[in-house]
Amino acid sequence: MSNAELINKDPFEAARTAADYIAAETGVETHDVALVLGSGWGAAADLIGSTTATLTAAEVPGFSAPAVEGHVGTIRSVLTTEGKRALVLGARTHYYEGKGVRAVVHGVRTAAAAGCKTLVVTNGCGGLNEAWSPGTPVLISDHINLTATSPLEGATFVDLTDLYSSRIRGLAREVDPTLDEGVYAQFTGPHYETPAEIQYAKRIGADLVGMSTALEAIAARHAGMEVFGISLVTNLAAGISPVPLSHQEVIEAGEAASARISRLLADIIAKL
Ligand code: 8IG
Repeated sequence: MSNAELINKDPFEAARTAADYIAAETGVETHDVALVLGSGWGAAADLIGSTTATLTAAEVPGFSAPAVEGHVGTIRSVLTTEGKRALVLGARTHYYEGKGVRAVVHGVRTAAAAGCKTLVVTNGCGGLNEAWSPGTPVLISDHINLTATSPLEGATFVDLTDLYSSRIRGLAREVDPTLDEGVYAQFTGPHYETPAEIQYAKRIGADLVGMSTALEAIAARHAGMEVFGISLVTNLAAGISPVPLSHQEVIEAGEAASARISRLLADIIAKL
């Protein structure tokens, strides 16, 4: 069965199949925390502990290789310094790939089926606050889902109050009291916003704009996970900055901030 067929037959059964595959291949029956690595966050996994198994995404049922330069294509099992088992998902499916919402949240559902009680989700994004120069990490306090879709189907009513755990945000601020927080708006992409759309986002309360995270966080909450989100502002959003956006800029800002944000993320995970 193809990935699409597997996920579309029954997304939860597909997640169970993937989780069973991961348990068998990594030798780790249950993972505790899942970490989704977005643009700029690729190096973070190396600091949280020792990698005990590395799978290529394409070999795991329902997963596919990343579509974007700067994204990692592996799924790793990491033993943290505190003795926790982290499942590091370096292969995110974005909504703009056109594979559907079920494919977008397959990684999160797989992590839940693998036993993860916490989801740490990271991304690279545009910032609406001029004080956030490229390379600034910002805690996600809430989101605005502008994709006009949901990973949930049918009469599945899920409370999203405190979706981005204030408890874990507090732990993050113990690690770095200078961390700001903001509301993340998920656009569908793959184009960046127009300056007018950024003004619209600002007026409805967004501080950060990107193409991921919100749909994954909803699926995670539905699966009963505690969610922590952190963004790396890799560029000022369109019209906020005097210069046009480029994917190259995004990658460079990520590389420049890599060591600091990797340390930060590892220290936060150590406190979970
Ligand atoms: I990295 O400015 C990154 N991803 N939508 N807008 C949107 N996504 C992004 C941006 C941005 N920067």
